[in-house]
Amino acid sequence: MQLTINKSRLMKRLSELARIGAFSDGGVCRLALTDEDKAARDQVMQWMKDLHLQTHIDQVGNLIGVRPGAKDIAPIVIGSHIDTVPTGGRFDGAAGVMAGLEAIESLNEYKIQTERPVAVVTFTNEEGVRYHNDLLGSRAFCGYISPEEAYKTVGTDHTIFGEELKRIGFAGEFPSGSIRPHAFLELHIEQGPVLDREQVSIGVVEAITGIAWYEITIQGEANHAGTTPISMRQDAGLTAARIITYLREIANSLGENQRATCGAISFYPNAINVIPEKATLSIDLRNPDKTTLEEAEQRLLDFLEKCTIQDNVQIETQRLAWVEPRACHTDIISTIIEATNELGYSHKTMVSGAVHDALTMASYCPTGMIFVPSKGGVSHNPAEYTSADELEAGANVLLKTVLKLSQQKM
Ligand code: HGY
Ligand code: MN
Ligand code: MN
Repeated sequence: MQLTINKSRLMKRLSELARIGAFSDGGVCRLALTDEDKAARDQVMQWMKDLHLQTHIDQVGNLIGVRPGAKDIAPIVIGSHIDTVPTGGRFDGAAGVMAGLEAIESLNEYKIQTERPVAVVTFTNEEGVRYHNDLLGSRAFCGYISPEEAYKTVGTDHTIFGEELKRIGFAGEFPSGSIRPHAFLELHIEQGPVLDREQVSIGVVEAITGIAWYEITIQGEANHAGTTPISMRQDAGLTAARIITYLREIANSLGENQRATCGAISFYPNAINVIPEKATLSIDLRNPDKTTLEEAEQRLLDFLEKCTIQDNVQIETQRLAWVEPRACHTDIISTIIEATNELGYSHKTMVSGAVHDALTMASYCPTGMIFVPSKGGVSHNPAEYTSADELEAGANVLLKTVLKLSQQKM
């Protein structure tokens, strides 16, 4: 008998979660540790309890639900996130957590006793939008960042991570870093166009991009927009524009896997007739190859130095995040492919251009990722869409992979 998940149950949970922090156009805003995130966490905790899982909230607010195995040995952990970007869709992150809950409900329904425990985890602050310490939950889960260090993180809205975590009631006591999984699995929407374009059901991730985030502050001089001769200006806005243009040059010159984005910018005083005194911009560089990513960073830093001379401004650079690219584990990749073939779905191996909690987990324990198609490759956008059938296929592969891995002897 082929064990399969229940599609309508999966979709029901996904739509219920999508109501929390919903906009009228179908999108979702659930920034980490806001009231919307709290409401979504309460809902996920309730579902974990309904499934009779042993629940824990760890010190950074990761939600952990464990289904015991026949033996008390290292668990198979399924995880993703439920925080979103400000104008997010309903699938990024949520699909992975809901598929994890559905896989567990299927195990319950079929009364399957796995050898290993199977756990589902919702990681805190994956997106890193409100707290630029992105992948914070998974990094604490692996013991790469201490809870004390995490608590000090200051948000873009000047809130303090530790205070907000307490305020929403999710500063738990379960020690972060105390679970080392036998294997980690994350189902996620592809967030790119490949599977949809090629009409392939399952993406089996071989490697996940590395990421470097910067905040650049350019200090010029405010002056009159009409009377200040061009040659006398210290125009922070002009330098910001040059940097943004240069990012595209970096991307174009370092091969098709190089990404370079300025996603946020602000001017001070931000007035129509004042030359900007200050410009602050964010930079997101990504590459699945570590050396090329480092090359991109070096080119950026060299360019900034050139700008300070050319534009007579000062530039301060802060590296907000750096995560090395990682390969997924070959045994887990083969197990996912085996499960996909047994279920009769088409698959393709691919590299992930988005970062995921699986990127952190890949340096901690054997890790694999299952991608499902994103319509038109659209993500971080309310229009994000994956059909129920596509999600069902992904969740079936997840369930089968969990079954294979959880029956493994030590
Ligand atoms: O930014 C990312 O790649 C992810 O969606 N957090
Ligand atoms: Mn995202
Ligand atoms: Mn995500």
